[in-house]
Amino acid sequence: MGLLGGLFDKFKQGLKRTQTLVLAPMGRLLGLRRLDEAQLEELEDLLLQADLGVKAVNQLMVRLRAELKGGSDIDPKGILREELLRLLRQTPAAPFVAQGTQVVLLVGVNGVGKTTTLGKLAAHLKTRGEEVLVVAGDTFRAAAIDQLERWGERAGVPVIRNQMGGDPAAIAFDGATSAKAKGTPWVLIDTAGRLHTKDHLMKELDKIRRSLQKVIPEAPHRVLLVLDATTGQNGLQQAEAFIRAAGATDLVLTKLDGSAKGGVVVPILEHLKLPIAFVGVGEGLDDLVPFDPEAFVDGLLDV
Ligand SMILES: Nc1nc2c(ncn2[C@@H]2O[C@H](COP(=O)(O)OP(=O)(O)O)[C@@H](O)[C@H]2O)c(=O)[nH]1
Ligand SMILES: [Mg+2]
Repeated sequence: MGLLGGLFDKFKQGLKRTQTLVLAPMGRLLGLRRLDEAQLEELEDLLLQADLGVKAVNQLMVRLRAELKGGSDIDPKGILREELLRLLRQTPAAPFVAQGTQVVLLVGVNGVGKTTTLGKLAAHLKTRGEEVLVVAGDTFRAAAIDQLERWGERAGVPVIRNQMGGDPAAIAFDGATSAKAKGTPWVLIDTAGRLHTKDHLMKELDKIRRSLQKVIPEAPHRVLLVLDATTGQNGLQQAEAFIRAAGATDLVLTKLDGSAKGGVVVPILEHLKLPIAFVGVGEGLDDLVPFDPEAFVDGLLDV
């Protein structure tokens, strides 16, 4: 199976809940060649339920109505596909290419899937034949360090850690120093999602950043803000704050498989204006896929 075929299947699997709960009922409407006002409204409701966001849905409805005015048959599914692709292609992610030592920091609130994403990303890079060093920067709970070590074992990559309660900036410094000395192309740093206060959390991220820069001035090269798809559009405000404070460069959207609101990708891109680098579609080692607008839209509309 080619990579694109594999991606399509992964997205389709990840979007199953969105499909059965929201898109399947839409299939009948999307197959029509002419839609009356009641059918247009029904379609609009379903699109909003998929969490595509008011703005995108309005744009789509305007276009559908304009085409219907033409009087000839239309192709609602084709139009939806085109409009979604146009929106999703506006913020393409830069590929993850090894170049010297690249430091990647994962940030986000508790429970969104940072550690899991880090484990899957380590496996992804390792499968490409690139060495990875994982840094246990969430030193808040012993369980968090253990969880990361298990992911390291599964992915076949080393994990460096200090003791629970240790200084995340110090272990990040050690990780960057070791990777630079050995020429390891990837350093992936896990971070805590919750400290006493948001200020405290942001200060801690700042401190990690400064100690990385003592070793590698350009680090961190990527800061992945991890977001939980099941939170839907509710998490957008919090995400904006994180982007500003942590200097996020990319988004990762996890638990797409657990959400019936897979369409949330659209308002997320629209509001946060950062590329989605990866999407999580399950808890397995290979359940992290590079975001690909075409595979995503085809996976979504293949009902
Ligand atoms: N179904 C599903 N579960 C996920 C995904 N990513 C993470 N999880 C689960 O979400 C929970 C929290 O993940 P964790 O990585 O510990 O979050 P963290 O607190 O941000 O580090 C765990 O039970 C993970 O297995 C995903 O893409 N799909
Ligand atoms: Mg964690």
